[in-house]
Amino acid sequence: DCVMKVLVLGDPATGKTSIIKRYVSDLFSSHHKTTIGVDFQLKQLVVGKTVVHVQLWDIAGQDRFGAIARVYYKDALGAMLVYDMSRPSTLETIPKWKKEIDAKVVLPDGKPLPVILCANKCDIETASVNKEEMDSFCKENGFIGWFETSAKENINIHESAKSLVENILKHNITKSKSQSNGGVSLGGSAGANRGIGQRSGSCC
Ligand code: G3D
Ligand code: MG
Repeated sequence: DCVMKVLVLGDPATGKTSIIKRYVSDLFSSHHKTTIGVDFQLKQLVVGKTVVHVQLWDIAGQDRFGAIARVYYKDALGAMLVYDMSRPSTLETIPKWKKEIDAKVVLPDGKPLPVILCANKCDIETASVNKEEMDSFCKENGFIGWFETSAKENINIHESAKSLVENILKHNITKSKSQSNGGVSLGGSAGANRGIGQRSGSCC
C-alpha cells in the first residue's frame, strides 16, 4: 500500500470541490457549502498490485495565489489544476497557479510536481477548447497533460486522476502506508515527514 498527497487548485468556483466529490464518492450536488480551511478526502484505488491511497486536498476558500498556507503544499506529490471552460479568465490565471506550485513545492528528488490540467464544466454547451492550443499551452507551462472534464456529468474525472496517479507512481517516491501518518497531523512533526523519499520505491 502507498499514500500520495495530491493538491486540487484553481480559481474560485471552477469546480474543485465538485471534482473531488465526484471522484471520491461519485456524487454531484450543487449545494455543498464553500469549504473553509484545509480539507482532504481519501480515495483508494488499485494500480497493478499496489493499493494507492490518494489524499485529495481541497484549498477550500483560499483560492488566491499567495493566500494558501504552506502546510497545504507540504509533501504533495502531484496536483490537479482546474479552470472553468465557460469562464476564459480562469484559464488566464493557470500559468500563475503553475508557477506558484513550482515555487512552493518540489518532489523529493528535486523535480517539479507532476500537474494535470482540467478544463472543467465541458458539459456547458457554450464552452469549448481548441485542442491544438491546449496541447501547446500544456507544453509551454509544463503540464503532464490535460482533460476536458465535467464533475456534473462525470466526464473524464477518473481518467484525469488516473493519469496523474500513474505519473506519480512512475517517480517511485510514494510513501508506504505504514511509514505515513496518513496526513492527519497538520502540525508537521519532523518524524512524520522524514519518511518521504528516505525509502523511496519501497512500496510501489
Ligand atoms: P470550487 O470548489 O472550485 O470553488 P465548486 O467550485 O465545486 O464549489 O463549484 C462551483 C460551481 O460550479 C457550483 O455551482 C457547482 O455546482 C458548479 N460546477 C462544478 N463542476 C461543474 C461541472 O462540471 N459542470 C457544471 N455545469 N457546473 C459545475 P453553484 O451554482 O452551486 O455555485
Ligand atoms: Mg470548493
